[in-house]
Amino acid sequence: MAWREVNFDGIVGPTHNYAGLSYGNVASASNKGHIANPREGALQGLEKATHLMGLGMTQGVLPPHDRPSLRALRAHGFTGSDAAMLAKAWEASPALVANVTSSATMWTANAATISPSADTADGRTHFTPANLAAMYHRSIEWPVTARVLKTIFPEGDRFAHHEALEGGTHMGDEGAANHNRFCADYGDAGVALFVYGRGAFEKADDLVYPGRQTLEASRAVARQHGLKPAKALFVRQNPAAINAGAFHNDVVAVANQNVFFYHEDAFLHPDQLERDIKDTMAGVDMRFIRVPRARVPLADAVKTYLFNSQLVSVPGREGMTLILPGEVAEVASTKACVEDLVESAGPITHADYLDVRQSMRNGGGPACLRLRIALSDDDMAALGARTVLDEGLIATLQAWVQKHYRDRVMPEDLGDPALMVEGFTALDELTRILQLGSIYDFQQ
Ligand code: SUG
Repeated sequence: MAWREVNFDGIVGPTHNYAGLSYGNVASASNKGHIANPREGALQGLEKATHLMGLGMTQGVLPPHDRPSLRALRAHGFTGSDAAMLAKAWEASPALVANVTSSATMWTANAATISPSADTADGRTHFTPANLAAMYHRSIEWPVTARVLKTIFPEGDRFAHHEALEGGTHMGDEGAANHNRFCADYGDAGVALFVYGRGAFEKADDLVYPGRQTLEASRAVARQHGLKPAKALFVRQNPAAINAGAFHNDVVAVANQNVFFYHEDAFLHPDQLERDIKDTMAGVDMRFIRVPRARVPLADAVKTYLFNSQLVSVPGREGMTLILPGEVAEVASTKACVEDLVESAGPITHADYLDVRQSMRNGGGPACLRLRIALSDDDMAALGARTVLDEGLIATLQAWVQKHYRDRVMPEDLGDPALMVEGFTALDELTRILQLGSIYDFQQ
């Protein structure tokens, strides 16, 4: 049976904006207050998805969430009509409205952790939506994420869904952004590498910025997915990387099949980590591409998102392909690094640069924008909804964006009831396009 990696990209939402909400995320902080262009952002994202589809990859999309979150506004004690709640909330706290109106759901690498059926005790693909407890604006995502995932991957013989972890920041879980999987072929049993920022019950004095993921959260996910203990590795992210702005491990490392591409400063003890991966992947020719800080300073890696590229196996192509943000080509060290990679006789043979600038300015590169999942032909046949792209669906989505999205949103626009109405109208139509049913609170 054929297996493939499917990338589900988050569609940039109609309220995409730069509110500077993420402490420890350098791009989010430095672009605070700038004018965002949601239409351009959504089209850039669809362009990336189209590019991957054009390469022969199977490509899906995940919908934006309903923003402002009426559920969150009600939880803050606001009552009345949607417009009345928004008006009262805006008067009480524009910062609160910015948080409940964030379009951060576009970064679907944070939506969930997924373990494919080849790795799990019951032979089903397991999903745990990430609680994203570290940042309030993201902590409100998981209920809708869970609904979306259950609609696309129906619970049953093939797919198993878990609740997001309880326990607040002690059990902080950021999903696939801190999770890598190594394998030979996608359908073969693999090894999961969980990367955490801190222990749940320890004071991490070495961290300036939040260590969003805890070891205990990673272990809980591995346990409830039924991963074999010998096939799950747990490693702490280098505090220096977090303090330099790598708030998720996917800012400094990316894996695909037997290849691990990462920065020397991503982990405290890379030699030991490579040995551990090799031992657990016995029989597979693991290839490590460790980029020394002397070649690419950590600051350049964080600024350009070199490692937040997608490392993909393009069907029929010898060697792997990096899908990189355009920013990588604008900095000498990262540009030269990619040129050398492609010219060397190593496992990466192609590099494609794409423009995802609207997302990058909030700290989200190509890899942040996608949730990947290894699926068999039978899994594909069991999918619900219509979220796997084809030419027709791409054209429909592009027209939908053109019809509904603004080309200019600033944080001071977020209290505008017209923006809310426009967004809900767009999402209502989107649920019909993607055949998702009533997944949003405003539709219940
Ligand atoms: O959680 N930015 C996101 C970026 C997430 C990137 N994802 C991965 N690395 N996988 C975050 O920090 C910024 C929102 C704002 O400032 O308006 C934001 O949420």
